[in-house]
Amino acid sequence: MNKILLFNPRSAFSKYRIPNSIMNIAASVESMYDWVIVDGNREADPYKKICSYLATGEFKYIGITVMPGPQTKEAIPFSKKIKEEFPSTTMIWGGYFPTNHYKVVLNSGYVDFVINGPGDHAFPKLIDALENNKPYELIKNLIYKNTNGAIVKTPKQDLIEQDTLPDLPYNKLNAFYPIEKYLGKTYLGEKTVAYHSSIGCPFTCSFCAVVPTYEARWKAKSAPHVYRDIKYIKDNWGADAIEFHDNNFFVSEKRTVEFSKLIRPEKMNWWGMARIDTMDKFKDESLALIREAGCKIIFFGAESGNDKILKQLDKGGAQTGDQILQFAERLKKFDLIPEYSFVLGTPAPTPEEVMDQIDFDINFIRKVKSINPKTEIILYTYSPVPTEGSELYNEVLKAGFEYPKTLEDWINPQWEKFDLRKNPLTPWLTAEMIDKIRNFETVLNGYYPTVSDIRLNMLKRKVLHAIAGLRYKINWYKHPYEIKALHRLWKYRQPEIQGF
Ligand code: B12
Ligand code: SF4
Repeated sequence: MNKILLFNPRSAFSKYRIPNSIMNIAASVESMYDWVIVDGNREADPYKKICSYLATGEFKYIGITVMPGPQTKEAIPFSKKIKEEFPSTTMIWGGYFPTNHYKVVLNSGYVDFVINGPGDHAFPKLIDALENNKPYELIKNLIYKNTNGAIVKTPKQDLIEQDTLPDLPYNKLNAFYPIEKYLGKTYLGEKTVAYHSSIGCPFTCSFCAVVPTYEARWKAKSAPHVYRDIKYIKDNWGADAIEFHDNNFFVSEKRTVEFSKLIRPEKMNWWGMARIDTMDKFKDESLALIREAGCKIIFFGAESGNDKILKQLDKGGAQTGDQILQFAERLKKFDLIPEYSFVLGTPAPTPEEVMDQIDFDINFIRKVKSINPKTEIILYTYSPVPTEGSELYNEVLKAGFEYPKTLEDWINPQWEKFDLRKNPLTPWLTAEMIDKIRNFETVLNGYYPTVSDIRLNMLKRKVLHAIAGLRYKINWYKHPYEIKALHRLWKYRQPEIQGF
């Protein structure tokens, strides 16, 4: 029987997390096939490692997980080289990047299959079909080219009940790469574990890459299941804090409360992502319990204080600018820190309107900070995702925006930055607008340094606060070289790039 090589391309330069995406795929074939994992985050020369496995002739299937941005940097050239050097291998890509950009991926000629969304059933079924020369056309969640060269997308599978999935093979991962090294020191604890307790999201925000993949569906592991897994990692490898990587951990108040009661005695700090309008409906007792159970900071997609933009972004639900402000105030009494992310630079009919929108949100963020100064602010610049049919995406196409035409183009330096949401190649944003956003961000991060930067001591924080205060107080953001220099000197951490 042929073996499977699973590759997690490098996604970070420090604070490596357990590679949950590829671990789910490993779990899906665990009892059926022999597999190995190569984690680009943990290898000095991952390509050499991959070749050392492939040279044995035992491996036929290569599964690669690809999220946009840094992971494409290894995924693209490595896949190309593997196909040249080992042409009999079958290359299968999965994850957000190939799901959303399957055409350019399959047109590359070196990726044979894309898994469209969850691969927990599709991947083992595909391997089974290929191994046994059976048809694969009826397997759900597949995208491939047929013999005529036409791209075929098979139907989407309903989301799987998450409690029915096999456990992640932590012990086997530990044999390749010691798990302790995945449990990084963060502001939450000495050994922080990354855990993914639910997939998808029930909402349809038009700027969000989760929507085309999961189509407003969400399925979660039950609270006892999540607790059992975390306890296992705590007992075996000493985890003392948790980062929940779910797109939307707090969808269900009932599950959150149940989990909080279970985890409370473990005295672990934790963090997760949520929606303001969902959590604003939580009872006071639930919010108090969540804090008592160790939750310190919650990440919320605030996106904008402008109700017109919130509508354009199709935030769904009931979120408004007023609610964002009032909720920041509400969380103060529970000692829960809101981490609000904003998306600036969405399209508008005229350049003046785009600039006005940016100015509006800069002032709005100042308001949030004056209401609850502990609020952490994450600033993204809008980078379109192909949410076909959404009004926003139609607007984006009309404005002349185009994705790269070849897979290699995705790794040219401009596009590489695109999905970091820092320097989007969107035609309606002028250099002046981008500068304004980035300069405001620099001054804001100086005046209010993030709590998540554990290397920044009190003294450094005070110096930054004092220097940036000169600008922040008079609303003057241009050319903040002195703050940039200090950020560079002290290696200021940006959660939006380096991990939340
Ligand atoms: C953890 C994470 C990271 C980690 C990387 C972890 C690691 N591997 O070391 C860090 C923090 C470094 C990171 C960074 C970034 N991330 Co990130 N990240 C995530 C996050 C939160 C979890 C990924 C995960 O583990 N999912 C759990 C698994 C089970 O789900 P899954 O990946 O969907 O996998 C399933 C399927 O996709 C499929 N599948 C996936 N891979 C494969 C592979 C094969 C072979 C097969 C068959 C199937 C398959 O099957 C899986 C099981 O069903 C996701 C959001 C999310 N909740 O998924 C964002 C997410 C993937 N990240 C995203 C982005 C954009 C980034 C950044 C590039 C930019 C940014 N501003 O965040 C940065 C890059 C920073 C840098 N280093 O410069 C976006 C992608 C958006 C898009 N446009 O497609 C997401 C979706 C967040 C979001 N909602 O916007 N990220
Ligand atoms: S609520 Fe968050 S994860 Fe869900 S669709 Fe909107 S932005 Fe995406």
